[in-house]
Amino acid sequence: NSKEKLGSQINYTITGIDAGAGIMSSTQKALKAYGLEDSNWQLQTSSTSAMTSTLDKAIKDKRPIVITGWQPHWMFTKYPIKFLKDPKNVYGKAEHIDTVVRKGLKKDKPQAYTILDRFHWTPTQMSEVMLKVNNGMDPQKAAKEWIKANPKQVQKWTKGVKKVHGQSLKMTYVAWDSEIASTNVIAQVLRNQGYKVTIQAMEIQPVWASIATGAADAQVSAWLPKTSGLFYKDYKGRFEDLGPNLEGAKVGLAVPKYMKSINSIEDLKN
Ligand code: PBE
Repeated sequence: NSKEKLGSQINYTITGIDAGAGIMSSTQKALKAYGLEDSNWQLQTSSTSAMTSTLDKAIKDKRPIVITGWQPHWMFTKYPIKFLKDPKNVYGKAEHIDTVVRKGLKKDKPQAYTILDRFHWTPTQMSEVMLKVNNGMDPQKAAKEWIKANPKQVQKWTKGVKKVHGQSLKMTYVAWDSEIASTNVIAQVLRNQGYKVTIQAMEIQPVWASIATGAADAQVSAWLPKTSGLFYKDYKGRFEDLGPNLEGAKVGLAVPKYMKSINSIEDLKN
C-alpha cells in the first residue's frame, strides 16, 4: 500500500531541528503515542536551516518528506505544506508565546517591565520581520524597519512610559527565526526608550536558567503550554510570566500538500 511505500521511501525518517527544541521532545512523544516507533520511524536531529533546505530539495523534486513544522514561520509561506492532524493531541491545539522576566524586574526597571508587559503582536506581524530576515536583512535593521512602519502598534507598548538614560538591560533568546524576530523588535523598542539592551543567543535551557538566576532580565520565547512546558515546570517560582506576546502559534508535523493520502499522523503508520 501507498503508506507502506511512504515509510520506506523516506527511510521512516522525520526531518527535525536542533535537539533542545520543544518540538523535538513533543515529536518523540508522538512517535510513542502513535505507535510509530514500533514501525521503525525515527526523528532526525539537525537544525532549522538544514531542515528547510532538505524540505526545499524534496519539494523541487516532488519527493515525499515529513518535517517538524510550526507557525508563525516563513516555511508555511514559502512552501506548499500542511500540518498533519494530531487526533491524540500530543502537540496541543494552539500555542501562545509568553514574555518571561526575572523576579524583581518590576521594582528595578519599571519602565522596561511595563513595555515588556504590554508587548503583544500578531503572527502576521512577526512573519513580516521573519520574512525580511529570511531575505537576507540584518535582524536589527529588520526590527528598525518594522518599528518605523508600525508606529501605532509600538505606541501601544510605550505610551506614557518615561524615557530612561542608559540603564542596561539583558535579554536572552534562542536563534530560532521567530525568536530572532521578536527579540530584536522588543530590544529595539527598549533601546528607543533609552535602555542599553544586549541580546544574547543560547540554547533554550540556559535561556530559562538565565532568567531564574537573574543573569538576564527578560526573554520573549516561551512557547506554551506544551513546547516549553517542561522548562516552565522546572523553573516554576523562579520567574515572572507576563503572559502572551503572541497568540495563535502552532506546532506539529508537516508534509507537502502533494502528499494527498497523508493527512494525519496516524496515516504514517502502516
Ligand atoms: N520552535 C520555534 C521552538 C520554539 C520556537 C517551535 C522550533 C521549539 O521549542 O520547538
